[in-house]
Amino acid sequence: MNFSLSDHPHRRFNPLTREWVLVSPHRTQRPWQGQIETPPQDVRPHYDPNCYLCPGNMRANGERNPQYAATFVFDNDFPALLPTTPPGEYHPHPLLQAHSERGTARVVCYSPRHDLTLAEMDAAMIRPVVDTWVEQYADLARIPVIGYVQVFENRGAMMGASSPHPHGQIWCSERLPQQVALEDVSQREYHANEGRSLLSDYLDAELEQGERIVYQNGAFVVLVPFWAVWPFETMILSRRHVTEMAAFDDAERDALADALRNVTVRYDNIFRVSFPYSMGFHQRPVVDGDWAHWHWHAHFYPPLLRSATVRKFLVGYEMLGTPQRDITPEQAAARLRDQSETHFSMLS
Ligand code: H2U
Ligand code: ZN
Repeated sequence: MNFSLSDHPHRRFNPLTREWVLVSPHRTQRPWQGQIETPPQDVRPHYDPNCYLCPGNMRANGERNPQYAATFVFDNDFPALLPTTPPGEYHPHPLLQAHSERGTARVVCYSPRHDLTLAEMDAAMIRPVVDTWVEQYADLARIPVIGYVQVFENRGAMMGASSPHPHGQIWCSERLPQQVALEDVSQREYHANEGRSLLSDYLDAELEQGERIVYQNGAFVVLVPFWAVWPFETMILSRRHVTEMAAFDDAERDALADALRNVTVRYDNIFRVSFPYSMGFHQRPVVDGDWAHWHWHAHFYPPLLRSATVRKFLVGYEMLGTPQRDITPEQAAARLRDQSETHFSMLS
C-alpha cells in the first residue's frame, strides 16, 4: 500500500511559522450524532439606533459618530495598548521576564450600513475600505513608538465580534507580535538563501498543482494553504512580491476588493449563513530595517466545520500536542471552488 495524502494520517509542515498540523483524512467517515440545524437568518435594519458604530450614534465613551458616507475610523475607546506606557523591564530571575509594550488601537467601520458584510458589499463598496486600510497603515507608521501595524477583523458572534455592524480593528505594537515574528524569521531566511520571496515560490507551486486554488484574478490568488489548520482556512496571496499594502497600485487595490468579496461570498454560501471568521493582513513592519523578504498576504481563519452552528474546537490533543484536522485542505478547496460567486441572499 502506497502512502497517500487523501487516505492516510500524516503531518504537514507550515513553512511560514514552522509548525505542524496532523491530518486524519480516514476519519471523515466516522459517525457523528451532533445536531445539524440552520439558525434563522437575523433580519437587520440599515440603521440601528442602539449600535455604537452606526452614523450619528453615541459610543461607549460618550463621543458621537459623524454622519459618515463610506468608511469611518476612530481610536478604540478600550485599547489593549497605550502610547503613553512608560518604557521598562522586569527581569528579577532568568525565568521571569517582562517588558513594557507601547502601542495604540483603532476601529475601522467599513460602511454606514448596519446590515451589510464584506460578502454583501460589491467590490466598488469594498475599494474604499482597502484605501482606508492603506491610509491607516501609512498614518500609524508615522507614530514613533509603533513598530508593527496589525489590521484584522473578527466577524460574527462565534468569533467574539462585539457588533454585527461591518467593522474591523487595527492594533499597533512596539515589537512584532508572535505570529508575525515567526513569519519574519522564516521569510527572511528563505529570501536570503533563495533570492526570492518564500510566498512567491509557494504560490508558483500551488498554481502548478492547482488543487488547493479557490479563486484567482489578475493580482491575487485565494487558496487553502497546504498546512491549513481550520477546516475552511484560506490565504490571499498577491501575485506580485510587495512588502506592504501601500505598494499596491490602483488595479491591485480593485483586485483585492474583488478577491475579498469573492472569498467571503463563497464562505457564506457553504452553509447559507453569514460565515464567521477572523481575518487579517500580514506585511512588513513599519520601523526602518531590511524587510525585503516580506510578502504581503491575508489569512482567513473561520471556525465552522459541519454546519452553520457546528464549529471546530482546538482542544484536547490540539492544545496539548498538535492541531489536527479531518477533511483535507484539498477537499475544503474543492468545496469552496464549488460555491457560487453570487451571494445566497441574491439567489432565489
Ligand atoms: P470587535 O467587534 O472585534 O470586538 O471590535 C469592536 C471594538 O470596538 C472593540 O475593540 C471597540 C471595542 O473596544 N469599541 C469602542 O472603541 N467604542 C465603543 O463605543 C464600543 C466598542
Ligand atoms: Zn450599526
